[in-house]
Amino acid sequence: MGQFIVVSNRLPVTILREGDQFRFKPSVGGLATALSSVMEGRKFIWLGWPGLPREEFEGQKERVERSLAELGCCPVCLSKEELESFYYGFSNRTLWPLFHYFLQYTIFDSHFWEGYVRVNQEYAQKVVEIAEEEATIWVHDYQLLLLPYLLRQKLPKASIGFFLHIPFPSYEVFRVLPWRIEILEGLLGADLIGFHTFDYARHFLSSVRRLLGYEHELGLILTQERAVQVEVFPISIDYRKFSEAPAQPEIQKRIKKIRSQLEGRSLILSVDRLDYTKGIPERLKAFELFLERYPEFRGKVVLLLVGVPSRTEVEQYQELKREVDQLVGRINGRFGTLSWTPIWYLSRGLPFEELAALYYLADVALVTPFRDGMNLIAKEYVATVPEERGALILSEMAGAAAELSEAILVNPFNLENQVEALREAFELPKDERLVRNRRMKERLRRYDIRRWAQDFIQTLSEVKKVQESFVSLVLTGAARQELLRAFSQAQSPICFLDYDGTLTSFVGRPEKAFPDPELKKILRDLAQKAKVVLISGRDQETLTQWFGDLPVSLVAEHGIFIYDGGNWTPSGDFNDEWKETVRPILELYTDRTPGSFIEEKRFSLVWHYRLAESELGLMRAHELKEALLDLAHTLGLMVLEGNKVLEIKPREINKGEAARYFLQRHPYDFILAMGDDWTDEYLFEALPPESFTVKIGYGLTKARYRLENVKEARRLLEEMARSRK
Ligand code: GDG
Repeated sequence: MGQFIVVSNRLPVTILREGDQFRFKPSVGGLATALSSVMEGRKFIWLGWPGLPREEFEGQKERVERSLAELGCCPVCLSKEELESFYYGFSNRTLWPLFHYFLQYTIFDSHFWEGYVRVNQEYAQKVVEIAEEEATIWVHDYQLLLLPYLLRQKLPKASIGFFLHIPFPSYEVFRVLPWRIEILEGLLGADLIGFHTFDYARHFLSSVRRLLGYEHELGLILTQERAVQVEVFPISIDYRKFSEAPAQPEIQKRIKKIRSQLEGRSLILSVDRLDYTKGIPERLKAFELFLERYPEFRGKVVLLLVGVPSRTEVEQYQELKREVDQLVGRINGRFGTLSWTPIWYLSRGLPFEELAALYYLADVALVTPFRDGMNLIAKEYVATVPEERGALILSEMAGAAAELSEAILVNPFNLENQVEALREAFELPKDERLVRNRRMKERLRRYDIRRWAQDFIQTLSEVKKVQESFVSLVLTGAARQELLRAFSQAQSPICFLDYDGTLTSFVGRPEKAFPDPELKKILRDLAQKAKVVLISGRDQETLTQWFGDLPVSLVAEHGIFIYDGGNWTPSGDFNDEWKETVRPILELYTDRTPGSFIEEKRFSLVWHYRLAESELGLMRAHELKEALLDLAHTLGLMVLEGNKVLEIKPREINKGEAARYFLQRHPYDFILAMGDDWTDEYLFEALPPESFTVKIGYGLTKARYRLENVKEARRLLEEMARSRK
């Protein structure tokens, strides 16, 4: 097992300053626990910022590095100025608000961006200094979105994984970012990109498709150079640590103490970093309305609000703190009595023991963020609270809602909804609580933070295998000899040949790509020695006109029509009822895109945008493709992207199926297939494994072999014809 490097913005250490000396205490966050459980026996290094600006270590850098190295950590020392633009700037004032849908707080500042690029480069530099050639590198979170690409440049053989801990926003929000292309390209340097939920992954894939034009299949993106897997890994917690916490004597003591302070009242718990994404003011307003509407709860419940101060130098956070202080004051002033304070407000972090005691005691946990990547508080609460007692009120907008569906789910923007959820939580019968909590606990127990990390690392190593399956050999030397030998000895050989891009180079106007005399001769000679099938996306008329005089079979429109001597016939009995559903959508896009038009073919619909204004046409084509995606899936259709056209047709029509038509009618003992684009991948996939499948040009492929260009393709066919008697 090779070297393993984790890179995150912060190192998992707390720095304690004692005079001029520093002490470094490892902090035991969830990730650190998870990794220690899967890293046994591996060389493991954690790389990140140690938490203080470089200026504070002046003159002591080496000593600091040595102390951190003892903890398995390697520091990236950042100056105050770098932290200003990279961390407080681009990370926290651009990416954080934008990715949490707070466009109104998002600042686009090229100075921040430059700092972000520079610091990502510094992280890359540091990783490159310590990394082995084939290291596994796991990069974390939104501060390091460019790092995978920067690492890939220097470490092409490394396994690079990336995990995003915050939401990935919908394309409509992401597209606003001036540096959106750079960010996507940065991420695509990874082999595996992980998100908490299916929705975040979907948003990312959609942005990649629309902005970079890369398709994906079940989350596997094929870029020009590599295959990148996108997957969902909902982060979890150290379940045992929380579920076993209440048995600890220290925590027992605290439970007892807080219980006596509660004097028999029910406890509603709210814990967050004081951040505008958490919906804290709305939560307080909902509590106020709850007390107003249901006076029977006055004096009977306490809301304990823990608001851990955060990013206090940023104005929106200062504003939020003021608002929360005021609301707490107002509600306590309005409803409090000499013997009852409705809200207990702690504006600081708590030691773990205290937090665990509160989780244990809380009858209700109120977790209502506007947006949250996951939200671990919700999971920690479920793990700690006794199963017959707790009730979790959880925002639909938290990633955790995708798993904790037994919670009382609320829309955090809807006060009414929150008020009624509070009432429901108190009225929930005991056996109902038990069933709900048991299910959630069981899920968290099975999929805890260790499983999460194992899953990610395991998938990362599997992606490497998938990538290998896309690597094809250049057809030279022994492989070429083997092909020629098999061809010359075969009883009954067949060659499936794509036309455009394979036998002829692309020219500006497709109608001008007619076959030249050299090609005709090659095909005529080959057809004397083997069955030759030209298998193309073009229509019947063009193919007949160009190749009707040759003794070859023809397949038009990616497999819809076949000419095998005699007449053109459809290759199957295809349904075309779907056209009624799809046509209105195409019409809508035609109306919105001057110059575009719809062509109706027997089994397909084609949207042409060659005559539309080019930028607009391209943009609409992307949009249309996106709009058709779900529908195409449901109706069993496929959207083919051609030269300024989108063609929609039944999925079962493809070049692979067309090849089967021939293979089922005659036993062939030599099969060659040549093609250059993704429609040919269906052909390569459909053929038996011993076939000679050849991709023309670069790009990922399932073909066994590759030839560089049309010239090489023609040369091979000539050589084949010569080699066979
Ligand atoms: C990102 C994403 C995603 C909080 N207050 C105290 C305290 N905590 C601990 C909790 C919990 C963690 O901090 C907070 O959980 P989050 O889920 O908010 O995590 P973050 O790291 O802030 O945020 C988030 C997460 O990454 C993981 O991927 O869930 O959506 O924003 O573990 O226990 N701990 C102690 N005292 C406190 O007062 N001891």
